[in-house]
Parts: sequence; C-alpha cells; structure tokens
Amino acid sequence: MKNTDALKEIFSSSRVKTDHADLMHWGTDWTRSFDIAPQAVVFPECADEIVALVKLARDRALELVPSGGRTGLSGGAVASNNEIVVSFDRMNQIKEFNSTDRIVRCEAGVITKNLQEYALDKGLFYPVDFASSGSSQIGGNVATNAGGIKVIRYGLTRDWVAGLTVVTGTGDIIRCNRGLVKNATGYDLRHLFIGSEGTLGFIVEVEIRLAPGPKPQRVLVLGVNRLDDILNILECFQQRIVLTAFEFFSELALQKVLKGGDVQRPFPEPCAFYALVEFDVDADEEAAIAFEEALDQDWVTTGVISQSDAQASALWSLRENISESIAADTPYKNDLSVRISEVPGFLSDVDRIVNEHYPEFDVCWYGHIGDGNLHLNILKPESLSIDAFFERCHQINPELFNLIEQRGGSISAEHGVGLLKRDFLPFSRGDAEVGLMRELKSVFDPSGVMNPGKLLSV
Ligand code: S2G
Ligand code: ZN
Repeated sequence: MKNTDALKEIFSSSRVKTDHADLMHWGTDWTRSFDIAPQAVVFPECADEIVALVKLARDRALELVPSGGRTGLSGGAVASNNEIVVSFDRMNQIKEFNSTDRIVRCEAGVITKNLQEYALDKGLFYPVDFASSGSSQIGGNVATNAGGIKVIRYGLTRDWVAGLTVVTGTGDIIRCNRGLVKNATGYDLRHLFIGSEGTLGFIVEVEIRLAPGPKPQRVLVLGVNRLDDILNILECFQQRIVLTAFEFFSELALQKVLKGGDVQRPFPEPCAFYALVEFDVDADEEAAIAFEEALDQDWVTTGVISQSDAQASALWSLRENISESIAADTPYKNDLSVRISEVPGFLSDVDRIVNEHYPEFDVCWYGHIGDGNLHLNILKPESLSIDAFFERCHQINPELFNLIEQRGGSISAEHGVGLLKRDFLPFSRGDAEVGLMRELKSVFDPSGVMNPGKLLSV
C-alpha cells in the first residue's frame, strides 16, 4: 500500500494533503534558507491518530515533522527530505479551565493570542508574549520554550507549563505532572519535552498555569547614545522598580520600522540606541526618579512616557515591528544570550567583531537585553545573493560563537536550534551533554521518526 493510502486510512482523505501549494505552505516556518520538500501534510484531530501515525512511521521508516504556527526562526519545522508534516491546526480547542487551580488545558494547536485572550476573559493573564503570538501555537511555544518580551518579570514558557500530554517516538501517550503544584515522584519528564523541538515526542495537549491579571502598565522609551550605557540604565531602574520589560533597539532598527509607516518617532532627535522600559503605573514616581538619575548621569539623552494604553501600544510597536520590518532584507539572524552581568563586555566584543568583519553590511541590533538576550541581525545587501551573503555570515560564526563560549553564553537564546544552529551546538553544550542528549533521543525516539536532523544531526 502507498504511504498516502496508509495515511488516508488514519486521517481520512480530506486530512491528507499532497498538492504542491500545500506542501510548500505547511512544509516550512519563517526561516527561508532551506529547501521545502515534504511528501505529505496530515491534520490529526486527536492523540490516537498521532499514535497510529508513529506506528506507521516506525514500520515504514517515515520521518515526521511537527508543524504549529510555522513562526519558527531556526528551521525546526522545515521538511526538506520527503517527511510527513504533522500540522496541529485542527487540534486547536481549549478543553478545560479550573479557576481554583488557575489552569487552562488546551490542545497544542491553540493560537497563543487566543490563549492570552481566553485568560483575560477569566480575569487572569498568560504572561509569555512576543511579536508572533498572533500566529504561533502554544504547542510550538512549549516545544521551543519560547521567551519574548516579558521574561525579565514572568520567565519563559517553561515556567507556566503545569502539565503536558505527549506522544513519544515509541507511540506511547504520556501525561506529565497533570497540573500538580507539588509532585516529588522522580524525574520531571515535562522539562525534557519543553524545548525539545519535537525531537523526543509531539506535544498534543498542555496545561498552562495562569497569573493574576496584570496592573495597568506604563511604557517609557529612552534615547541612548552609548551601547555601554544600556546596562547602566537597566540597573538604575531595576534598583527602584519592578520591570515588566526592558528591551533595546538601534536607530537602524527604528528606521526600518518607521518605513512601514504605521508609527512615529518616539521623539524628534535620532539616537544611536533606544531602551524600552515597561512597569506598573503605580511605580510612576520611582520611575521618574530613575529617569532623572539616568539623565543626570548622561546615560540617556531624552525620553517619552505613555499616557494611555494606546500610546503604550504605539511605543511597543517601535520594538515589536522590527522583526517583520527587516524580513525583506533577508536578515542573517543571531539570537544570542549571556548572563546579564556579561552583557556590557559582550556587546562591545560583538560590536568589534561586527565592525571588523562586516564594515559593508547593515547590522540591526535589538532584543530583550534585560534578560541578556541580543538579536543581532545582519541585513543582506542588494548586491549579494542569499547564498553568497549567508556564506559570508557563516564565516564569522566561529569567532562570534567562540566569544559566546568564553562568556558561557548561548548560541540560541530563545529561537531554538532546529537546522540553523545545529552544527554550532558544541559552542554552548559540552560533549558529555550532547552525548546524553543523543542517548535521550534514542530512548524516546528509537526509530528516529520524530523531527530527525533537528537540534541533533543524524
Ligand atoms: C524578537 C522575533 C524574531 C526575530 O523580536 O524579539 O525574537 O526577528 C524576536 O528575531
Ligand atoms: Zn526575541
């Protein structure tokens, strides 16, 4: 029997797609540097169908690639080698909410923004947020341990997962932790699957803990002239108030966003960099004192503060629109992190390397610098083909990643490893660790059907 006929026996023919347009649509994510060549896309509606698919895959040596919101930036959801793409688009129901536990149980395909809105309707808050939340799915957020703009206060996706149901590469359905606050019964397998990028099992359902509703927020955008001062500003505010967010971006990033036309400059005079600070409105007074201190110290040159939610949202657009605004420049993305204490030295080291190697390239700096995460995007010049440009960018990776290794940082702070960073893993993970990761992969996915080639080379 042909693979597609066997797939139709599991999913019915309407939920098996093989025409070119569908293969191209579902066979990739936001990365644009890999071939797209799956053999089919399937749309499961329940865990049992995925169990049947894993059995078929093991019998026929098929390779399975999970596909959520397809907003990944490291090629974790790219199907380039005749794989079967497993889309969670039809597993998108919120199944249960318990107000006492403050836990919502939802299928993996629930759009992040829908979960956030559901939580607000219940007077609660799902505090993990990022620019792609309108398209990303909670299952993919868990599989990559998504971070985003509020990590400095609320942590990462991992911190909000109260339970997980996973179909492993052995075709077992395992339900981890079941929403318990305390559960001291051995290895917490939940934390193996979180961030595993679909290589140990496919997340089919998540139990998400929700936070009490947030207080109204204030957003302050500051003009900064020296990269070194970014951390002085962070400490100046952090000593006085609880920060919800602390982001930064360069003048070039702002110019790219302004070109989109939807937003205005925060203040007339251009600055080398901008810091975006968010905090509870009842911290206004202390924030004003911090702002005065930063002005006195010449760490900032000017600033603007939101007077309404609309203004706060407009100021956030300056930061959140960057990714989409530079997409047309086919950026070579680096998503790097170091401990916060290492940031000042790290930023100046990166600046030196970039200027030395890329004098002719436009470099876009932005990121969640409050938690040590820098998004360094090199913009492709018109004159260079994508391949030639990526080849040039790859050339500095060893020097850049050596720097990361020396500072004990990560070559992928929040976007995951996928295909794009796979070969650079040793810069952030020791041989013994990678060896153990491979052994874990062989335990959970003995036939190598679960997203093979992602995170770990085969
Ligand atoms: C951000 C979004 C993806 C990108 O804006 O914080 O994580 O473009 C990024 O790097
Ligand atoms: Zn980010």
